[in-house]
Amino acid sequence: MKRTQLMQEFKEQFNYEAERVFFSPGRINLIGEHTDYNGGKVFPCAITMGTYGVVKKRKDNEIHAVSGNFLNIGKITFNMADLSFKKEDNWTNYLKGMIKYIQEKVGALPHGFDVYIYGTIPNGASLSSSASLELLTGIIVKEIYDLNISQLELVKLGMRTENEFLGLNSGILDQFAVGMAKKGHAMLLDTNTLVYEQVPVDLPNHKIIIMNSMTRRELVDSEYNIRRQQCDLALKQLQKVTDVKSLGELSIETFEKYKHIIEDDVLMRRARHAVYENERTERAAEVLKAGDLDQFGKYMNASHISLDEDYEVTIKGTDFLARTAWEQAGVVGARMTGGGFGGCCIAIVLNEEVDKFIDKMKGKYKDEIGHDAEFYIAETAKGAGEWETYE
Ligand code: GAF
Repeated sequence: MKRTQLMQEFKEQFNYEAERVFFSPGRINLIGEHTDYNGGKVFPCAITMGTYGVVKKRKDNEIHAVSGNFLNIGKITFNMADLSFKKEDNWTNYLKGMIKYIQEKVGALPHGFDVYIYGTIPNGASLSSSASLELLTGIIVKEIYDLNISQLELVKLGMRTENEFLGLNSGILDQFAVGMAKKGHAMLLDTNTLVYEQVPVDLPNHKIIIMNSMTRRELVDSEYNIRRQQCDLALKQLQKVTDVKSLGELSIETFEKYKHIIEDDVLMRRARHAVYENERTERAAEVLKAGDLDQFGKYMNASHISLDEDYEVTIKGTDFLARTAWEQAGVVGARMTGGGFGGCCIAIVLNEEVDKFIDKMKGKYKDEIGHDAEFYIAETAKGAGEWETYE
């Protein structure tokens, strides 16, 4: 995306020149799914698909926002004195939540702003378009008011927006990846302590392919919240015999010893996923650091199977994409990525096989599922910031 083009689009909407341009990436999670609200490890990287924000300060207390992706909705206006959730304010509720919580932290902001937003992350594709918009808002507000607030604080306020303002009880994975990423790296993050390590993902002979099932199940948020409750219930039962505070603290060995305590089979399987996925993520990061990509791929595949069979967050389309990818030449590993219930899978594919892989996968998916899937080559990005620092 060109800065000049974004500035022009702002001008068409507001009839004057913009002042600054910001960018916030999306993310893929290489492994470590549904572990973040269980105090476990995740291993995401930010990607160059993301959300742009073009901004000019206003003299009054209003925010005027237009999205290039929803031009049919038009300009949405609200006052910073009333930052309550309103359904009719649509996508700008993400802005409202962030601004509300930032104000709670630093005090009332002196004036509003005009903003033109444009996103390149497909909606509902489990590539964190929401966290991208939250962190974009955070970075805009921080920069234009010159606030003394750290990137990590913005990450936490992004998660708060998701949890308290929008009602999705998500963990910190998405906001952390979008806010703290380093180009060329994936982050091994301990969601319990927020200690993290940037691990280089130099894959000179391979590409990471994002495979979008172009399907999203209804009631995704409620299904997600149910998974979280199930993990909490399983944990409570395990706490009768262990003193762990989260499933992420349990080793596989301890879990296997005590899993019979969990009375309900569904709860046992949810907890089993969280415990095994956590260890798998740690091991996967280790083998990647050691250069053993084949073993990394095996962990990816095992992660997908666990998300399908124990956690039950795949759908026909994502399951088909991952399992069909495993059978193709040059594929190191493949799995669903993100919250699930539709959205995307990722596959690591040998450079020279990429074109053939995408061609074959497209045909097979259409034949089996009945509509097209989309494929993108992932490129890593750094966390949200002023656009100049990306060019
Ligand atoms: C969604 C959530 F927002 C994350 O916090 C995480 O739980 C993920 O699903 C599953 O790993 O993206």
